[in-house]
Amino acid sequence: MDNSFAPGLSAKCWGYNGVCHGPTIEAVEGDHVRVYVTNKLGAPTTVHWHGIYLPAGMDGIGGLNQRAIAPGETFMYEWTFRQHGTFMYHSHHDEMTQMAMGMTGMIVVHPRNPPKGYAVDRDFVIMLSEWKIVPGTSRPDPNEMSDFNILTMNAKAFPGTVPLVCKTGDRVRIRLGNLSAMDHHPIHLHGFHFKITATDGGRLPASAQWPETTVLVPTGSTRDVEFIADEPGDWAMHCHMTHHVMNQMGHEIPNTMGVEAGSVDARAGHLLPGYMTMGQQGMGEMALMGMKVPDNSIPMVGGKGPHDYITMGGMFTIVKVRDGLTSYDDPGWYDNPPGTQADVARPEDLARDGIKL
Ligand SMILES: [Cu+2]
Repeated sequence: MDNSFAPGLSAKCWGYNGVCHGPTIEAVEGDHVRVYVTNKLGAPTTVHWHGIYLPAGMDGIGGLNQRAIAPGETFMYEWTFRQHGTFMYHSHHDEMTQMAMGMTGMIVVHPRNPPKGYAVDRDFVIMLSEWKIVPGTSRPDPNEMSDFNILTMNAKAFPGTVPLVCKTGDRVRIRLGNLSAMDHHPIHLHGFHFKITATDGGRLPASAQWPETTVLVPTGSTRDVEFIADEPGDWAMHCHMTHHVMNQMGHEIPNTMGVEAGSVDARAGHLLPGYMTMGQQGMGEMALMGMKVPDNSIPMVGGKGPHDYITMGGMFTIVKVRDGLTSYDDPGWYDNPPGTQADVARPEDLARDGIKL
């Protein structure tokens, strides 16, 4: 199916139930479930239920636990959830291809008898993934091993990601899963400290939940983090690997940092009218100048913010915390109250603090 990664970029991906990634499966501990899987691919497939206790014959490794589901066949998986927590599912046949095409999803199992402190006001689920989509093309390249150029949260790259909207004072849980082919993602939250409360191995006892502002989500793992959204504002949440907050076109370009391009540009201009060396001051300028990109591809960095251009893309979203919300629809940009906005230093400020420029 077509998956829109961000305005201007969509690609033909694979998934489940017509969406990429597949829908989140939500259940309660003790539920007995049956999952029917109809294979509409042109190739065999299976589904593995990552982290779930189940009989070995339901574990979904093609060849080991079952024969692969042939194109057109429908298989049935069945088990009883004997645990609660955050888990995942994904193809376990030709994983390199099928997972790179998007055949992954999240599983949330709620406790039958919630322990003290389990209840939250906002419970978010985010799958982290990485893709190689050559600019101007519309098929992910599953053979890529290291140079991923689209980094996603729930198969969206900023500015296509969805903000996490909270009321001031809400208790918030964010369930992160990572099924990237090759990379771990240290997910960093601005404005708050969270506690790491669970992995796909289960909930951590209170004494083992430690405070952090960045949680490393290794590939093949889930991490739950929890915090109280007690400070209104627009707060960034993003992977802290700087190449993971860039979109296409941000990699593999020549290094022109610090180049004095004037004479080069003048000479090249005789052959290529309008030629201009770019990147001497970094990537942000290219976005600002509206560098042309091929059809069906997105600039290497983000999008328009309330104050300026946001020079981040990829694995980036915004936690929007507001007083007095009546719905969790996107409330727009935060208006920083007077006296709390970074801005140009005034002469009287410089004089007061003895700053000489
Ligand atoms: Cu990352």
